[in-house]
Amino acid sequence: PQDLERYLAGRTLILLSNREPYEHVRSEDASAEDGIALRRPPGGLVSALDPTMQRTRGTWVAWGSGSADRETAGEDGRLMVPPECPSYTLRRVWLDDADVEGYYLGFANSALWPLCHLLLQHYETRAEHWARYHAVNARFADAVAEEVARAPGDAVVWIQDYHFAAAPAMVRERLAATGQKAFIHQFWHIPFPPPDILRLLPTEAQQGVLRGMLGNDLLEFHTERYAMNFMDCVAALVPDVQMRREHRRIHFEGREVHVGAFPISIDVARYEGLARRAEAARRAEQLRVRYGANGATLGVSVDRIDYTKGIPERLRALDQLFEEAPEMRECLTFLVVATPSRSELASYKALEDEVLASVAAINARWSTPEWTPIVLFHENIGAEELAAIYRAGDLCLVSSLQDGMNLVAKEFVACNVDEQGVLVLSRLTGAAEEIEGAVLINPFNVDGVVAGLREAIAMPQAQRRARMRAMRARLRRATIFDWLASILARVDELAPPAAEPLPR
Ligand code: GDG
Repeated sequence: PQDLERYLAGRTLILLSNREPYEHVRSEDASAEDGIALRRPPGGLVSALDPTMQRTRGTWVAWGSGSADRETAGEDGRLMVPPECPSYTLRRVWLDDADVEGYYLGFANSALWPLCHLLLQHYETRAEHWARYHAVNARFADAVAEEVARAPGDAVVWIQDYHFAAAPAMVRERLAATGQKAFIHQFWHIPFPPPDILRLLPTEAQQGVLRGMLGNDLLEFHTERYAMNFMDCVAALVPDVQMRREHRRIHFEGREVHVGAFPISIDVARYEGLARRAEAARRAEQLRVRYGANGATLGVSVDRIDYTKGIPERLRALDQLFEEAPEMRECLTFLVVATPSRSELASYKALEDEVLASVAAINARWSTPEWTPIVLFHENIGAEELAAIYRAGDLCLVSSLQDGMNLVAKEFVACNVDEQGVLVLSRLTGAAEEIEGAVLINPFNVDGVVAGLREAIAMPQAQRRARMRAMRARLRRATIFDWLASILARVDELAPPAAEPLPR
């Protein structure tokens, strides 16, 4: 944390993300003041960036999505947060239903999301979606440029994710028009596809995405592979650029755009702390007794219901395992946490129905009076309960068909404080390129997943422990705070602060 403050000493951080760190919602809850409650969306990014913002007093620009967000912000959408200890500015940008439909559900989640995950069957493109995405990105860019104008010291603009591919160039343009300066960078949380895939976007959108992203001074991906894919796309699809691949550098419109790999992580101490609580130990034991009694293996999995996560593929593998290996029946129970997500989109709703039906079918096929093979938690569960589930697991199966990083794999490792669990991890995740000690699988190859599960279940105690210890030791040295520090250090290297340290 000291390091973070040092990097930001002479600067003001202006952060842009789709989700806001504090959301006000109308609530009937007795504890809600004036019928309005404050919600903090869970998630690693907010938990890492909120304390940093609190200490360095920047501005966070985001979509004001809460049902009571307008009442709790000023005319200009600004308010100080956190409410109990106001220390930085949240600037809310308002979207109407057509914006949400075109920008968020449309271009971001029906075009970019499936393409970046190479799942073409889910890709949909509409001219109106791109137009809205562009217009909404422009509105966010206006807000960011206004906040840069108010910022004391040097401004660093940090844009998050695929919701804002067009925004970096727009921010740059607005700043140039008013003679302002800022270092602009972006973290891309999902994979980046190779050129053959990006070509599937209509030309205007394809160019808008690539040229938008080239508006950054620095672009951060989880892995070298995604960074290289981005460079390949630029080389193939944007004329008049020069690049020094070995230096991860693109020369575009008279400037340098740097590209790099910065694998994201989790707040390891927080997860480990949750899992070590006596309450979590009790709950884990209870889960083990209820579902994994008599030495049965307890498997766990945790995902948003999203077609990138390979949930049907995982269920198919379990079904096949029970079919092929009768000795596994009554000896393996799976706790499947599957949280509803983006249910406004037909493909997500259909997937949810498919998951429910397939769990019911597997249970109908294999259950015995004493045993139910799959226990589904079909809701958003609390962080404490999640930590207890991870702690209870003898194995955790991550079967993503494609995943930028996958934090679940790291959370399982952090929470497996008894060091007896095995991680079975899809090779097609960013995490698989970083974690050593997992059993790697390819979720498209169901036979291979079955083999991986059998290997994990049969793994001798000593080997499980040795692998889990090594993964835990390594994870402790690469937390989300290390991730943040490495990015800010890179920003510092590329643009040393000119201003004197700011009084905070
Ligand atoms: C994107 C990229 C990248 C899920 N259900 C519950 C719950 N969760 C939490 C998990 C984990 C998070 O959601 C999911 O993170 P992932 O990394 O697995 O996946 P995405 O949501 O797709 O995230 C991904 C990430 O961005 C960061 O850059 O790793 O590749 O796709 O933290 O624990 N948490 C709680 N209850 C639930 O029911 N409390």
